[in-house]
Amino acid sequence: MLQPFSLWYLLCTLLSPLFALHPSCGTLISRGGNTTLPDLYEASIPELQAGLQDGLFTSVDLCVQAYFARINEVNLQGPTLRAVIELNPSALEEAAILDAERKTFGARSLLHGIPILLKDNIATLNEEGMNTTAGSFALLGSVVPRDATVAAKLRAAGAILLGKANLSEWAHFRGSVPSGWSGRGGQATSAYVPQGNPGGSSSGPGIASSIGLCAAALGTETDGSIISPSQLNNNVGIKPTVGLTSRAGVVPISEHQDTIGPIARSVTDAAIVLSIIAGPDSLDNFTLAQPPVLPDYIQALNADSLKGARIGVLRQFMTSDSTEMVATFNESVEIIRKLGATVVDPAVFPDFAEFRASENESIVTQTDFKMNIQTYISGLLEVPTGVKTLADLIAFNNNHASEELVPPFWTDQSTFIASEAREVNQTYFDAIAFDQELGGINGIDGALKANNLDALILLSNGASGPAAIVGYPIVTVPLGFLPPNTTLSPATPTRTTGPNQPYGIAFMGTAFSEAQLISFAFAYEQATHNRLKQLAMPAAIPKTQLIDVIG
Ligand SMILES: *[C@@H]1O[C@H](CO)[C@@H](O)[C@H](O)[C@H]1NC(C)=O
Ligand SMILES: *[C@@H]1O[C@H](CO)[C@@H](O)[C@H](O)[C@H]1NC(C)=O
Ligand SMILES: *[C@@H]1O[C@H](CO)[C@@H](O)[C@H](O)[C@H]1NC(C)=O
Ligand SMILES: *[C@@H]1O[C@H](CO)[C@@H](O)[C@H](O)[C@H]1NC(C)=O
Ligand SMILES: *[C@@H]1O[C@H](CO)[C@@H](O)[C@H](O)[C@H]1NC(C)=O
Ligand SMILES: *[C@@H]1O[C@H](CO)[C@@H](O)[C@H](O)[C@H]1NC(C)=O
Ligand SMILES: *[C@@H]1O[C@H](CO)[C@@H](O)[C@H](O)[C@H]1NC(C)=O
Ligand SMILES: CC(=O)N[C@H]1CO[C@H](CO)[C@@H](O)[C@@H]1O
Repeated sequence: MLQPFSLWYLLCTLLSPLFALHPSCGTLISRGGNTTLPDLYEASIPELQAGLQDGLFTSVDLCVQAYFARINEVNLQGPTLRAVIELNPSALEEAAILDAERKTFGARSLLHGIPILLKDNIATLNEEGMNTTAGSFALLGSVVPRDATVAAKLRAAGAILLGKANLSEWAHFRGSVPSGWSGRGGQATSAYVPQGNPGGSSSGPGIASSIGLCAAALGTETDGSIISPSQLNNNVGIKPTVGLTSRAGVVPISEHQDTIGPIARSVTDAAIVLSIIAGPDSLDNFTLAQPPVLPDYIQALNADSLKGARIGVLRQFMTSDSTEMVATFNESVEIIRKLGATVVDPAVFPDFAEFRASENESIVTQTDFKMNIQTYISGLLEVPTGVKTLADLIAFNNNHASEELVPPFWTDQSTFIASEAREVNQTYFDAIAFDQELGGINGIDGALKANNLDALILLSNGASGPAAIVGYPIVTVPLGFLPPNTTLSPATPTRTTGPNQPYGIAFMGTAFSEAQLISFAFAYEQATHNRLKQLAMPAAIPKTQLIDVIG
């Protein structure tokens, strides 16, 4: 337990604005005198923070030596997972400064000196040495005006921005291209299935978190891009309500649907990261509509939270899932019942057929993309390739086909072309309004209200669509793994299924219900601990540990 009046105790209770008067602060970081070094495959943020605080290792050890070595083992060598595009060339220097600051002043937050990986569409200060390209050569060498707000918040909390993670190029908005491929990063693959689909578009953050190439990572979601790679790589992912986390400085798809969130190994770690990156930002006016006081996501980590909760099962979105997955999900419904929840099974969308038939989402996202990407590029200080508009990006790809339109699998840019044909007109404004209703009162809010529910649950692979169109939050937690006798599907170039492929359970709710979803997800996680029931492929588990690098 935490020693009363220790330096950290004082920091926790008196100094740190985030953790002031926080009862969980002590238990979160206590190692109880344990001097065993944490295993980096699974190490939690509180465990790493406690080890740093106790002087068992430094951020220099952790970050530059250990995580960089682990990335090098599996990124372009061994299983060639291609999870990371760039490493931060300033990380060593930054880690040393943060180590020295800790010695003199103590830690700034639970993220002080903790290495976090960012999806390559999240901007970082140019002088630090990393590019921000959404995986595309079209933005290589572009100079961003400042850190993305979420990156700046991590930096201010003392986190080390470890590098840029691979992704589905342009956050999977260029066309029909396999998840996890970008021109700059190549084809990323899962650590659980050989040549396995890593999900996307936050593929690199998903892979990297799953095997401990970083403490946690940031991804972005427009429709599925946090939830899909989180569940396919055995992680916890939080897709926040649109407007909870600032999109300023993030290569956009759609201002109506984009959101930034954590991908981590535990609900606790994800909640810690969310608590740092959430908040209003004058550079993104959607964030000005968030509640004036945000809930405490760390206080929400309550293993008893399902007691008395009302949870609905959204079976309408699980009709094409395999019997094995549904059977495992059904067992979890029973667990949730045993944890004290009242389960309403099924909960339904009032007008599911209308939801299914709607094509309003592509009208909104494609029209937004055409405008929003032009605004993003116009804010850059320099763009060596000279691109300014979506039309320029299409031409760039055509003119650099050997790098960007790569046969046989990665040639398509049909979503770019469809977006270019979009116009801002009444059809677009109607589509925005329809989507608010289809996902809200005729969708998630309708299902919640009909039975006075607190949240909905379903297999994670069906969760993103309904929440996407209305901008609502989702938390995904590891649920299970495909059975060992699952047929390995053909590699074209990635395999859609294979033995031991992870999948998740999603907790979904209304706008700004993150704290409640986190509390339910935490209770479920603590009761099941599904993540470690199956490890990644032996060849994809990096061998470097802290013991190998401590100088
Ligand atoms: C000490 O920490 C290690 C690594 O975090 C953990 O595996 C082990 O269970 C802990 N031991 C005790 C007695 O808490
Ligand atoms: C960023 O891109 C430039 C080319 O424009 C390259 O020289 C540099 O090495 C890249 N940075 C990193 C960290 O890879
Ligand atoms: C944000 O500001 C833009 C103009 O700068 C405006 O068109 C838009 O309606 C605003 N959005 C919100 C959600 O306030
Ligand atoms: C899962 O539970 C639902 C609702 O009880 C039931 O209809 C369905 O048959 C079950 N499926 C499996 C595979 O157990
Ligand atoms: C958009 O949604 C509305 C309301 O459900 C529906 O009437 C309309 O057909 C949809 N538009 C498209 C293009 O799918
Ligand atoms: C609006 O523009 C779209 C293309 O984005 C077009 O398909 C549609 O017909 C237009 N609607 C109106 C009312 O002009
Ligand atoms: C896998 O094994 C289970 C029982 O262990 C069996 O029910 C199932 O049919 C098998 N599936 C395949 C694809 O062989
Ligand atoms: C950090 C790292 O390994 N980056 C590599 C990502 O993939 C590209 C393409 O293979 C390499 O050029 C980078 O060095």
